[in-house]
This record gives sequence, structure tokens and C-alpha cells, in this order.
Amino acid sequence: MERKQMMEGFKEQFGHEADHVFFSPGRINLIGEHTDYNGGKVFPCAITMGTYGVVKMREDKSVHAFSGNFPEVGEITFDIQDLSFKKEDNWTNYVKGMIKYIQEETGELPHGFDLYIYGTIPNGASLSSSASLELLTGVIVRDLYQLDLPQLDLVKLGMRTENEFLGLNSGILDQFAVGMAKKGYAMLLDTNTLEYQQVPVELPDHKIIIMNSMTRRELVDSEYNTRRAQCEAALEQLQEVVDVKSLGDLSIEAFETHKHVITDDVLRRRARHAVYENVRTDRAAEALKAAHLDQFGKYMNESHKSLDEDYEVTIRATDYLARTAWEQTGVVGARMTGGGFGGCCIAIVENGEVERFIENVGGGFKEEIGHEAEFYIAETADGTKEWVDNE
Ligand code: GAF
Repeated sequence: MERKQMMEGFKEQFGHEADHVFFSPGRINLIGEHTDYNGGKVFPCAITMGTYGVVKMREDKSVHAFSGNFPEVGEITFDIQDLSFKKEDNWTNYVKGMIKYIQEETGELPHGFDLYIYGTIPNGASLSSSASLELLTGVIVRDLYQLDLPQLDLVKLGMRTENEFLGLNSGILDQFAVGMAKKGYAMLLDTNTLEYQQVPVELPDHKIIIMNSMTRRELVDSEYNTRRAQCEAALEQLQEVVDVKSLGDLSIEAFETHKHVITDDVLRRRARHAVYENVRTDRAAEALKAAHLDQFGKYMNESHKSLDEDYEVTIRATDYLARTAWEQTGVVGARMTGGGFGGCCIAIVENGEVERFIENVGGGFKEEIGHEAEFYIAETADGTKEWVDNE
């Protein structure tokens, strides 16, 4: 959507002009899945699909929010002095959670605001539409009221919103990627220390293709929290024989030596994924830095297999996308991205093969799975900030 259209959407809804427009990206994770709550590494970049927020401060203490994506839901209104989770408040629960935790840090906000949002991330596609909205809210509130809140604090409050307000025990991957990203780079983040390196991800001869299985992911309702609990249980057993704080502290050798203390096969496989994926992520980032793209692709494929066989978070549709992608000409690697249980896969494909790739994978998918997949070419983006006209 154009900036002008969004300003008009705001005016139509609220009857007056807006003051500012903000943009918050979505993300893809290149590798390092289900490692962020295990003290491991992740390697995401932000993408140009994201959430726009058009805003004007109000005189009173209420927030009036409208989404151009869900006009049928209508305008949702709440008071910044009463920020409890309410199912009927729909998508604005993410906004409420952020405001609640910001106020806990900085004191009550002087005013509310009118907010019109429009998102280009398909919902439930594992491209972080929730983190995008959380960070959008955080940056809007911070900038409107000139609060002294560094971006990293907003990232942490975004995760808190997810964990405490929405009840998903996620790690920091999504909020960090959305909040801290730099166009042209992926971030190798150590979720234990929050130290990170920016690694250039410009691939002149290739495109990163996002393949949407169009099978909606419902993380809160899914087994995400169970996976985390299983990793914690496996860690507890390992801690009886090795001195580690998280699965991310274990080398492959140490894991192989001590894995027999994990009594349950399922728990052992969950831990094995976390340990191997963490090591793989480090190695993959090194491969990319050294321009060994083929090696990077092999790590992507291994990552997908591990998420399928050991972690069991892929589904038939995402397995089909990744595994069919592996067979195509000009493909460096492919894997699911994000939490799993549906959502998207990514593939790195030679420029000249992109069209044929989409035709082949898309055609086969329709036949095998029964509905159309969608394909997008990923472009990297900066983290959440005010959107100025020349961008
Ligand atoms: C979801 C979660 F929100 C992230 O924290 C991360 O665990 C991811 O799944 C899996 O890597 O996106």
C-alpha cells in the first residue's frame, strides 16, 4: 500500500489527519530454529513484508485502533489505564500488552492515540506478524512520547508481551530480528548473551524465495510450549552429569558422550536437534561469511531434516515444499523457517531458475497437497522505525 493511501485510510476512519507513519518488518530465519529458548544461536534477517502504523496522539487516555486488513472487526477502543487481555479485543491484545509493559518501565503515558494499521505479512505464516506488531507499537509509543527506551528494551518487552500477555513461551528470535535488523544483513545472534554480528546477506546471483504452505500456524494452540518443556526436561537430566546452563552450551561431542542419561527417546531427540542445530547455525554463518554458499545450503537442508525427524515440527505441506525444492535445478538449499506446524519454507535459488522453480514446486504442491502455495521473493529490511517518504 502507498503511504498516501494509508494516510487516507486513517483520515477516513478517524476524521482527521495523522501525524506519523511507522514501518515494522517481518522476518525470515535463515537457520537456527528452536534454539532461541535453548540458549543457542539464530541467524535471521528482517524482510520488506511488514506492518505499517499510521498514528496521531489523542487528548484523552484511550487508544482507538483500526486494521485495514480486518475492516469487519471495526474500531477497537481501550483505555491505557485498563490493559487486561480480552479475547474480543482481537489483534489489539498485542498493542495492549506492549503499552502495559512500557508503562511498567516508564510510568503512565500522558495520552492515548489513534492508530490505523495495515500489514503485508500473511497471518499465521511464521513470518512474525505478531513480533512486527509488538515492535511497531513499542516504537510508536516510544517516539510519540519521547521515552528513553532503547530499541533492545522494546525487543525484550515484545518477548514479554508474547510470554506473559499471550501465553506463548517463545524465545527472543522474532522480536530481535524485527527490532534490530539492518537492510542487507542477517544477524548471527547468541541468545544467551544477546551479542550479535551483522553478516552481509546480499547474494547477487541468487534470490531467497519464501514458500508459503498456506497452512495456518497456530503456535499458542500447537505444541510449541511442549517442545520447550521437553528441552528443559532433557537439560535437567544432562545437568546431573555435565555443568551447563543451557543446551546451547553443549558441544556435539559432549552431547554424544552424555546423551544416554536422557531416559526418554523423545526427549533425547528434542535435545539432539537443539544441540546440533546450534552448532550448525554457527557453521552456516561462517560458510556464508566465507562465500561458501553451497555449504550454507547443505546446512539448511540438514536443519530441515532435523526439524522433521528429531523435533517433529514440520507438517506434510512444509516437508513437501522443502524436499521438492531440494530436487530442483539451481537450488542451494531449502528449509522451513519459524516455529513450524505449518507456515513457510525458504529456498535459495539461482536467479535464472526462479521462474521454473516456482512453477515446478508450486505445480507439484497443488497436486499433492490440494491447494495453492504462495511464493514471494524476500528482500531484506531495516528494523522498526518511522517511515520517511523517500524509502
Ligand atoms: C517462533 C518463536 F516465536 C521464536 O521464539 C522461535 O522459537 C521460533 O518459533 C523457532 O525458532 O517463531
